[in-house]
Amino acid sequence: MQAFDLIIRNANVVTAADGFLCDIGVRDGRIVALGLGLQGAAQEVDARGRTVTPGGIDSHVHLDQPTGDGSVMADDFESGTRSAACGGTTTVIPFACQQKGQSLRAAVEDYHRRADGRALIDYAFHLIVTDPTEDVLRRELPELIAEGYTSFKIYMTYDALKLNDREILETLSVARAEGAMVMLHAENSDCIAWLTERLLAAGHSAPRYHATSRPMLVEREATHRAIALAELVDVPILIVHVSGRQAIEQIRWAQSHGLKVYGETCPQYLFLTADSLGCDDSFEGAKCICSPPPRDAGNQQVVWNGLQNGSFEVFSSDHAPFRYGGPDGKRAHGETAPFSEVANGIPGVETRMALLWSEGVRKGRITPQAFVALTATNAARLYGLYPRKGSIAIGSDADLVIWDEDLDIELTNEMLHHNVDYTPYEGMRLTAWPAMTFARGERVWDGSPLGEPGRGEFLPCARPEPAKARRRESELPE
Ligand code: DUC
Ligand code: ZN
Ligand code: ZN
Repeated sequence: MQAFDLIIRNANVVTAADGFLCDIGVRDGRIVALGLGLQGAAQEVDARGRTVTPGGIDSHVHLDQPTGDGSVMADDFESGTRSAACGGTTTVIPFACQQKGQSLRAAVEDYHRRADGRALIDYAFHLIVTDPTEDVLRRELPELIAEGYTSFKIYMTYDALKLNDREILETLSVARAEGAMVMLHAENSDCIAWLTERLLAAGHSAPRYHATSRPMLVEREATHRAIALAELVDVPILIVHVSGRQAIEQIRWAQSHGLKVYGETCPQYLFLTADSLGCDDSFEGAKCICSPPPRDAGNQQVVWNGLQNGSFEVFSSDHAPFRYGGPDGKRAHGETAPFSEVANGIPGVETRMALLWSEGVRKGRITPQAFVALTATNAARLYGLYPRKGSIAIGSDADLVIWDEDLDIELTNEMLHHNVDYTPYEGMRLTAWPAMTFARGERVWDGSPLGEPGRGEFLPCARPEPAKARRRESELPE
């Protein structure tokens, strides 16, 4: 018998901490040796001259998630995970979303049925808590956390999903008691509703007014409130899809006061602006409707600064795939539908890694180590998948990307493998793309998609790494 199933030879390995030249020995899907001159493998790949990073963990994606508004997500677990693998991502964490009135357990079981036998890469689930009844808070949530669903999202906006402040406090308290990680969608719902009503009454219903209806102020206020609520309960939180300066300032303030407040941002806040939603009243801008909306060039720069200075822990895609053509995507309510009825979300699971490598690492804005931390390692730590996922280390899963950096290509939707008929990043130049992606040692991308649906496994998550000493119950914040 050979010592290894696979040796990736002469790799310029990059982890969140280091860079070194070595061979990577893989057996039974795991990394079992790192060293020079490894011998004896059924298969060898020469990576000489190429960077090898951990496979990406996209810890914020929406796949086959029921929407309840007549729109249908274009990607299920098969197309979404294939697309992820082709772009260098080897683990995704989508959301099992509780409908109001539904038990959390039923939401999880339904979501497993959607995933079973379909995924090409490994996946875990976040929960979305929309109905924190006594039974959910006292029984279901603690049980599910113990079973490996250790993170959940809370919305402060969207009528079908949002919790009020009292409900947020109760739900955060469960996270504190059980050691779960809470993700917060921070936008002020009443401000958005008030602005939307006024815009529509004035006849401003085109996609571009989506951005006007959700200004930075509504994100700043909700981010501030989320931080205050978490401080009161004394629990770490992660603010998701942070779009610009004013929200980042809130997070920096919290971090500088010793609060465990983490931040996540996404490609749309680096590469799109409010102008991407259109400068006239055409419906085309619906392609870039997402929430929070992209801001302006000044805010893009502040988001880059946040990636550079450690304000952000996670760079995810928030892949929320809706087709532009066809009856059930962006046009589910017609081509003249007001912005408030257009499905929120844009695709990005396949382009996340290459965009950040091209624009971040290749252009000298972030180090390769920061790239690895932001796209893989930090998410693995925050969501209880480390060290199995998110690193290149002995014992870790052999989830690996060999990068091709001899490239200067224009990104087009034809290159991609999602089931969406556009990419918001059409025409951007890319100077890097994965030459090969390995998931647990199996090649899932080498210029063509490989691997069978069902090879991806569900990953129960551990509780996140302990963040800090907790306050005593009797102490309140100053
Ligand atoms: N905003 C969300 O909160 N989720 C999915 C997509 C979006 O735009
Ligand atoms: Zn959200
Ligand atoms: Zn989302």
